[in-house]
Amino acid sequence: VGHESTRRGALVVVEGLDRAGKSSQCEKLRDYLSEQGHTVKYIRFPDRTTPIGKLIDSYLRGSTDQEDHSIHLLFSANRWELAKSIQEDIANGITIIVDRYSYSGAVYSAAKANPTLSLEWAWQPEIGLPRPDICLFLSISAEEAAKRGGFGAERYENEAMQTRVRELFRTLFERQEDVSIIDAGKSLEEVSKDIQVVVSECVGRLGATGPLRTLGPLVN
Ligand code: ADP
Ligand code: FDM
Ligand code: MG
Repeated sequence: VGHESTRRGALVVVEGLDRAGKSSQCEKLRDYLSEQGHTVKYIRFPDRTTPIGKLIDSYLRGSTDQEDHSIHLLFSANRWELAKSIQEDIANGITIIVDRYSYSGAVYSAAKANPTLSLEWAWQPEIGLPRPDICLFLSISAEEAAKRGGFGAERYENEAMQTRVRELFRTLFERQEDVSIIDAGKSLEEVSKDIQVVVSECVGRLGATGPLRTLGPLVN
C-alpha cells in the first residue's frame, strides 16, 4: 500500500503543411494542458540548436547544399539525438508536444522525387524512435493555405513541393495508427477545441496504452 508510481506523460505530435497552424496550435495546446494540471514541454523538429541542427538550418536557409539522402539522415539523426531525453521526460510524467516529427521527415524527403529516395526508404531510419501516442494531422487545402500569406524564403516553400508533400502526407497517414485528421481550415479557436477533444481522450486512455512505444515499419 502506498507509493503510486508516476503516471507517464503523453507524446503528442502535431503535423501538417507549412502554415497549417501547427505552431499556433502547439502553443494553445500547451496552455490548455498546463491549465489542466499537466507538466508540459513544447519542442520542435528540426531542433536547430544542436550541431546537427545547425547543419540543417543552414541547408533550409539555402546557405549550404546537401545530397538528398545525406540531409535526410541528418534530419533523422536530429530526432535520435533527442530520443533518450524524450523517453526520460515521458517516464517522469512530462507530456511533450512535438511540432513536426518523423512524418514530415519521411514526406518532405520523398517529395523530392529522387528515384532512390522512396517513402519506404525514408521511413526506415525512424524505426525505433519514440512513437507518438497521438499524431494530429492539421489538414488544410491549398486554397486556405494560400490565404494565410505568401511563402517564406526557406528551401521547401514553393507550390510544387507543397503539392507533392500534401499527397504524400495522405498516403503516409493512411498507413499509420493513432492519427487524427483535424480540419485546419476552421478558425484558430475551433481548431483548438477539436484538438483538445482528441488529446483529452488520448490522455484519458494512457493507463490502458501501457509504456511509451516505439515506431515500427510502414504497414500496407
Ligand atoms: P505552421 O507552424 O503550421 O507553419 P503557424 O501556426 O505559424 O503555422 O501559422 C501560419 C499563419 O497562419 C500565422 O500567420 C497564423 O497566425 C495563421 N493561422 C494559424 N492558424 C490559423 C487559422 N485557424 N485561421 C486563420 N489563420 C491562422
Ligand atoms: N523538414 C522537417 C524536413 O524536411 N525533414 C524533417 O525531418 C523535418 C522535421 O523542414 F520545410 C522540413 C519541413 C519544413 C522545414 O520548417 C522546417 P519549420 O518552419 O521549422 O517547421
Ligand atoms: Mg511552424
